[in-house]
Amino acid sequence: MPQRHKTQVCIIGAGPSGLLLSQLLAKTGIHTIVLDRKDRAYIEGRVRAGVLEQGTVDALEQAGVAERLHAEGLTHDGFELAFDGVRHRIDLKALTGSAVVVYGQTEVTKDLFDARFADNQQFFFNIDDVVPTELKSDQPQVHFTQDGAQHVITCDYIAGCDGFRGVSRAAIPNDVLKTFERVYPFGWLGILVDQPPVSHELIYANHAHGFALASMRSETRSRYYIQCEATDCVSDWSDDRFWEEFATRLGPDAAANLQTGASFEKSIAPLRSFVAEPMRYGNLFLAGDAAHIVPPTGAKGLNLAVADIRLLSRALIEHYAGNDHYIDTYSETALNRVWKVERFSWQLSTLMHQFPENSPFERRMQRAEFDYITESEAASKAIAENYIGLPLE
Ligand code: FAS
Ligand code: PHB
Repeated sequence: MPQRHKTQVCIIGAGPSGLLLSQLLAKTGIHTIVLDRKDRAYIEGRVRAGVLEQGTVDALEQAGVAERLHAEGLTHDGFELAFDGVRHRIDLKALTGSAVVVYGQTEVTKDLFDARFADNQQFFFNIDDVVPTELKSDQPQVHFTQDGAQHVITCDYIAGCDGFRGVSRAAIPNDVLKTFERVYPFGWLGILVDQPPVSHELIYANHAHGFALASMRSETRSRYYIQCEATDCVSDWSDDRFWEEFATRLGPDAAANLQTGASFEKSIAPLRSFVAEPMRYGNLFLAGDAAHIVPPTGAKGLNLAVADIRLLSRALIEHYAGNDHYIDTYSETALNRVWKVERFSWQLSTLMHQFPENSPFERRMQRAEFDYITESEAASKAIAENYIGLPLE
């Protein structure tokens, strides 16, 4: 016989989406159970996003987990685009009146876990065979096993926060689910190194050899990326090879300040644009990477997940207060913003990377767009208002 549990909202996934949702719902007394196939240490150990929109900062403040973010996060009023070593600063503050905060997803996840454990959140980690069922009933269930024992959770709603390779999206029938995808013909090789960043702001560089991004985690820890072949392995890239390529792609002006050293994290991420519609089926809601993926060029993945959770937490809180407007419109409202953020991430990826299929004409189009952005305040403002984050709705 399975062990039986009951809750108001069963959250599948303890990444940023699931953790933030459980924190925001808990603050209004809504009970949740959070499931993850991994454990806290593994989840916290994943190195991912680094740039937070103001909307994300606002959500973390509302959740009561922004103290360390305000103490350690780095506010950035701008960033640079570079083309074959020519640099142009996008002045976020002057163009939009806003800024972004550099604070790693790893730290956001740690802050959320600390808050959830302090609140005695019920977690089930290291689980298998997760199956959401009865999605159209008013008592959906989530079945799973843990250490060989069977469990079943009965709830009012299921939040599918289980990322791109989770099970929630797959629970939506094929004749209902529509997906849209573009897989890019390259990946990003990323490293972490305990050296001061090459510049005090981020630099996105397009070079004939490929894309490079100079980012950071603090004033003493840098996060750097270069475009690599989709088929590359980390073992193909020694630190020496990485540093040579990275300096070349940044250009001599920016690279003059580069301090190299031994990387202590090195990984390759594939790049894709992906959207699943709808983001609700019965009493199952999708949020974050379970519903969409963006190439990291626009620094949107984590921020888009947080935007979903701001909409979904409001919808559930209002529902329990007797107002079903937001729960009924969640999928449409979320997708309206998702597609606009997909567009920006696709546009910046198309501008900043070397595509094997590009002819000399396309490469001249890339340079012409870069020149237009540097000469037109309107073009720079369009980039800036997307980068700081579009309005929630
Ligand atoms: P997550 O994938 O973070 O979390 C999903 C959770 O669900 C995981 O903990 C997983 O263990 C769990 N899960 C999966 N299947 C399950 C199952 N069957 N049962 C139970 N639990 C299950 N975004 C940026 O903005 N900038 C970046 O530079 C950037 N770099 C990235 C690099 C990589 C390699 C990846 C994969 C993503 C990157 N992203 C980046 C995007 C990333 O930050 C995501 O947007 C963010 O993690 C989304 O959070 P979640 O929706 O919570 O999904
Ligand atoms: C990062 O710091 O990891 C980062 C920053 C900006 C991006 C992507 C990744 O666009």
